[in-house]
Amino acid sequence: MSEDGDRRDKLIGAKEKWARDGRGLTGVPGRDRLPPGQRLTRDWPVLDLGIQPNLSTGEWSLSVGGAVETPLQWTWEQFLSQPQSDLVTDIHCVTTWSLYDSRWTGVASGHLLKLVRPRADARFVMLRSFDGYTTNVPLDSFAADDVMLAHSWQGEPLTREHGGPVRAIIPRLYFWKSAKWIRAITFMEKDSPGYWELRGYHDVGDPWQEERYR
Ligand SMILES: Nc1nc2c(c(=O)[nH]1)N[C@H]1C(S)=C(S)[C@@H](COP(=O)(O)O)O[C@H]1N2
Ligand SMILES: [Mo]
Repeated sequence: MSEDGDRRDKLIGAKEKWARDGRGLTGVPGRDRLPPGQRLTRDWPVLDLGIQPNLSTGEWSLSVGGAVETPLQWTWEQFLSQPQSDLVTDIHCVTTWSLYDSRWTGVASGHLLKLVRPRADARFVMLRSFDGYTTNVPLDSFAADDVMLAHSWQGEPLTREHGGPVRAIIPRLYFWKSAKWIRAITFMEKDSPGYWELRGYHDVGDPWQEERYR
């Protein structure tokens, strides 16, 4: 390609990124990169209930059921044979740290939804983990195009402490919604609080609205 064309491509690319980031938007609170009340961290902290299940990929499996037309269960091999997505996102923890630019690899929630086909009355999902943790998420939030079941971070397998072999990633909600060591997803007609939601955390948890606590 000519040098001019190359330069033009770069300019267009930069402008596309600005559009994605909403650069220059005014009057939309929190449209900066850092949500209100958050501070940037460079190291990725580990937070959980103190039980870190030690699961080999052979022991891991995922069950998806509840208010769906076609429940399914995936072994590790079946999970890996699904279409894989790659995504760079920021994460925001309710304890006020945010981490930029994590690259996740895994299976998009959109692909899962196409396979299981939630019933018309399904409105929420419950994520369940091997350590007994649970968290509830509105179906709309779970269906967002940046939600995935991730097995890798920055191109490397997720470590046990960060939820490997597989964890949920829901970048637009506080990180407590991103269940580590995920083992089941249950579609529900009615909302029902998970572990932290029962203990005073917000039901939805949008960092841009600072929905930390109930
Ligand atoms: N299974 C499970 N998932 C979990 C938790 C947990 O205790 N168990 N903690 C949540 C909370 S409060 C946060 S902030 C993030 C932390 O993920 P990290 O340890 O990879 O930073 O995981 C979330 N997912
Ligand atoms: Mo958290």
